[in-house]
Amino acid sequence: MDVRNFTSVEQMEEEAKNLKERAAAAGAETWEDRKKAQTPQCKFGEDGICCRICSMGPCRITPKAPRGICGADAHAIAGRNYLRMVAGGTAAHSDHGREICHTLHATRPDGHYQIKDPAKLLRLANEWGVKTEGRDIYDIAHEVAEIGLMEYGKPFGTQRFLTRATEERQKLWHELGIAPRAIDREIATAMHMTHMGNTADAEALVRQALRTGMADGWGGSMMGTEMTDILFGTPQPRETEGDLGVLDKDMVNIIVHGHDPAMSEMIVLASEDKDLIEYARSKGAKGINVCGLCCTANEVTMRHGVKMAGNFLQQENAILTGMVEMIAVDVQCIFPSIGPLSECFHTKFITTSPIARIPNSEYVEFHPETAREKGRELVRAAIDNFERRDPAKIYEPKKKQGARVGYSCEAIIKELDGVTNSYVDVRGTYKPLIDCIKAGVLRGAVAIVGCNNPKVRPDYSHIEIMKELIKNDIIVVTTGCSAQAAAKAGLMKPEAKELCGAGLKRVCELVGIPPVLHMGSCVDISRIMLLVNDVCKQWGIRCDQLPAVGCAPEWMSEKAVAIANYVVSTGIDVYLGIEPQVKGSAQMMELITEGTRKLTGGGFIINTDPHVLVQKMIDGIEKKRAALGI
Ligand code: BF8
Ligand code: SF4
Repeated sequence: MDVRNFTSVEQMEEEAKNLKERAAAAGAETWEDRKKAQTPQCKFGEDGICCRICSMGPCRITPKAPRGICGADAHAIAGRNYLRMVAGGTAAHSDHGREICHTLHATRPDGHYQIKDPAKLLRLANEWGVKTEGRDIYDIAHEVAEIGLMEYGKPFGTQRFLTRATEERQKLWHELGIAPRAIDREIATAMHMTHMGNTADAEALVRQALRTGMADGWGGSMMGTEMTDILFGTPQPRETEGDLGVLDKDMVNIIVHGHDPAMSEMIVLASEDKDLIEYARSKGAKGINVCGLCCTANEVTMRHGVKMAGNFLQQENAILTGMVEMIAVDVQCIFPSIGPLSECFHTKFITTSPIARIPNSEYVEFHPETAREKGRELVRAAIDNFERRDPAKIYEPKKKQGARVGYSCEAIIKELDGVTNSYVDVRGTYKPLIDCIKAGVLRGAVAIVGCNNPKVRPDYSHIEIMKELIKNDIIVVTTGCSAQAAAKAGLMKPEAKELCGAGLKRVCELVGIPPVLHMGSCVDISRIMLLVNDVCKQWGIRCDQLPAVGCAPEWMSEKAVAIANYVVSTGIDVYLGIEPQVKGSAQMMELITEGTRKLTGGGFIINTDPHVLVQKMIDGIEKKRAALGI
């Protein structure tokens, strides 16, 4: 294996250092500067034992003051803070899912948004008992969207998507009282429970964290994924590239950033309009180059092969190249620093959603009725900005890697079908994959997901852990900023099979896949939940028996805490490389690591050393194999 074909973290750091120098020269600050200014960080906050839920506080727990003014102890305070993080994360994912339902509801045969995957729409309509025969596809779409929207506020019953899980999970969730009711209800319950003078029992808070998280993964996030596939197409494998080297000095560079693809899809479409390409040429550019950041990158790369400029902690670096004409954002994970930073360069910073209003940006609100024109207007404005570039401020990053992306569940099954032509009975199933795991050719699977966090070296944990897993014949699926870390390193190109153990290498060759499969954005972790449940149904085992685990080695957001809660509820262990902010309560630490495992079969394993963490994962997978007798 020739390591020169891959990008090391050291090489990424070298490039980041060069860009950092450009920031200093331009008089701009970056997250590294602000991190220094924030150090040391507040210990009470870090341990989760500062309470400012009411104005008698803030109350901080110390050995001398073991209770807040109202009498809440460390366990109550850490537990309430933790549940509020889950509520915040669930709200973000689920509101994104709701917006997508509204976009589906606004589709018209001649409108700006249309149905790209009618087959998936019909499957969902049938699942939900919507009449389809003899009906116009758009009528069906509107009814499906309305039913989806009702899942947010219906007064009775639990989430519809729960019936997709194994019988065993459905029964367990109902018995434990963690089957989520209406999505908004679970978020409101979490906020109500944590209001001053309500729940002070950590165990009850953790149980509601599971239920609220479930409203995300088996509610709002799944809604986001399903409706996005119907609207913009279910991802299929395609080739693309990742890292800042995808920015092209000779082109008009536009970055789309955020999560909800309704805006970025319109920009991608506009960038393909012939008259706008001609317009770019008339301004001296070779063309229009749309690249993505964060989960918006994942959405548009999975469906159009749009190149990925990078992940969370690379958002400032993109602008520091001096080559970005426009950064257009929708919602979530957008640094407010993009405002002042853009002003140090020629970059236009465009905000588009009332959910993410940011100073020093130009605000262009997106609506389904005018989205196509707005997309064109923005691309035109970016082209006009091309000649305002300052050549003295340009820095061209050289590094980029090829990547194969687009592994929805449907795509994975199609790939498996491709190698099982003679075994007609297993077509359309995961059985070939299950057989590989049973035989030990693959030892198991790990979903590596989540963010970057300045508490650790950016991307180092993601990449080290992935490399170690594939070396040990453990297949990796990935989403979110982790997927972009993999792309930058070169782990999502088919040649990465050279880094694998003999078993996984053989599978990659046979099926024609890379060892790290890009399954999408963070809401698409719902795809992984469906994959796990379908595998368990076809295998005939419980979810917590499967030799598969989840890992968020560099997580930072509330959304990640919500995800971790629904993954654990689904019976899957979650390995965390960043400590949750509950350390000030021994009871909370016990509840999230061991307590939930007694309920759902899944819990957190926490270790800040990625090498130790990956070894624990491998041991955990081997333990599950042994318990299954395989
Ligand atoms: O939702 S992985 S930094 S971009 S929160 Fe954000 Fe984290 Fe990236 Fe996507 Ni997910
Ligand atoms: Fe302090 Fe209790 Fe108010 Fe929290 S709720 S700030 S612990 S008095």
